[in-house]
Amino acid sequence: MAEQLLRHGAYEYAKKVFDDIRAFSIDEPGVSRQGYGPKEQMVHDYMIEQAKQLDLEVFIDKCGNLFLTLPGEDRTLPALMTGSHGDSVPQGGHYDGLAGVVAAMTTMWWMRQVGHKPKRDITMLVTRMEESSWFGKAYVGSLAMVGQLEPIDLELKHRYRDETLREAIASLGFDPEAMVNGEPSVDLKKFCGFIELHIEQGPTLDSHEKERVGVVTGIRGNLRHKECHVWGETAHSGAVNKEYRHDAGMAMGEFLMSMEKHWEEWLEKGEDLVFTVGVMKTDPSSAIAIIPGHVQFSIDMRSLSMDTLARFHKLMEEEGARIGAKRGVKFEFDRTLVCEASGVDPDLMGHIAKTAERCEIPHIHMPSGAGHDAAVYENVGIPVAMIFVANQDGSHNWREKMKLEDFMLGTELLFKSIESYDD
Ligand code: HGY
Ligand code: MN
Ligand code: MN
Repeated sequence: MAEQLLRHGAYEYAKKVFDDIRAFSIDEPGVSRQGYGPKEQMVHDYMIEQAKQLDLEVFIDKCGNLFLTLPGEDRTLPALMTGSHGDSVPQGGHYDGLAGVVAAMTTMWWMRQVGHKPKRDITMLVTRMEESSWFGKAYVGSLAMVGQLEPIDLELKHRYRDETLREAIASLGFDPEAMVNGEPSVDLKKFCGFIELHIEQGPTLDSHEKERVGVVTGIRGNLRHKECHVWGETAHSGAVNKEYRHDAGMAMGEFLMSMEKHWEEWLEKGEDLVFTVGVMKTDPSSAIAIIPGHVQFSIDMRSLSMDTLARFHKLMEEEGARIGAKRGVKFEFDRTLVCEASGVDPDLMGHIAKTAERCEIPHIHMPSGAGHDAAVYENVGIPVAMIFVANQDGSHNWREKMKLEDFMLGTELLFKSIESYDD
């Protein structure tokens, strides 16, 4: 089948998959596919259906991660993996994670269309609960797969429901205890590499006319806190003068201003760092005429350097203590949730860059600000590489968009990189 016809076929195939999955994911104004929830399960069921039509082997590990394999000539060789996560943030964008899943499925479709018989198994991986937005922990399925999910993680509570991560996992029929016994769900030596296609989720690629594809050079790690508190004193907003107040709201404001000032100074010194307080709320009983005695908030700090994060985290705790003493309030930080930064495999990254040159796909090299499952695999010794595709209006919000033409450039690069892996 002529190249052009194939590309068109792949475009139509991918478009249908995106549209079919959007149809059952709608949660106006965006989409919601909670990890270990019914909609994420529907993505997995949909991909199993597609796999059967493409005569791929289906395997589901003890954590619910989905492995779909196109057998290679020599099945003793470690498999090359590609894929991403099927879950989304609440009322978020459709393409974060799903773009990598659809690109992997389209690559499998493409290989079947051209009758490509790979030297080694090519395995597509659909991971579980990559997003931290629902229970506070990111990469849950991938960490469990490599034996790094911890028992305490099962106690994490849903963002608004009275449900633990343990209960969510069990609700889909998987055994939570088996996921935290330290045992990987698969023999990790059976994989020679993992290539993840993902939307960039930032503005860089979309600001480029020509280069709409990114070859990723590293993945930021992060330190997160799900539920921190400022404990002050609730009081009458008229009867209590400033000198007597222990105002949790004002303390929170000073904390934010001082952390932002430190952040700017660290950036000027050349540190790679981002700092976000995404959740910040006073109590339901708060009101116009009440001095807030309590603020609950989250923390998300990221960097390509875990040392930078450790030092900035220490500074954050010191600022909390300083402002607390000054205002007679108490800053309380809950358990630190850690996602390690990672590099990418230089050979696999080089192979992708060379394939892009060979196929005349304009691209730039760039780091990933967002975290990805790929970081988990790189850190346990599975060589990883990532392909970014341009997208519009950022991500982790319902306005997230992606042009299918950009997606297809990245998918063609993925397909050609996999097709030529053993050349
Ligand atoms: O938070 C992240 O960077 C990823 O989208 N889970
Ligand atoms: Mn993602
Ligand atoms: Mn995400």
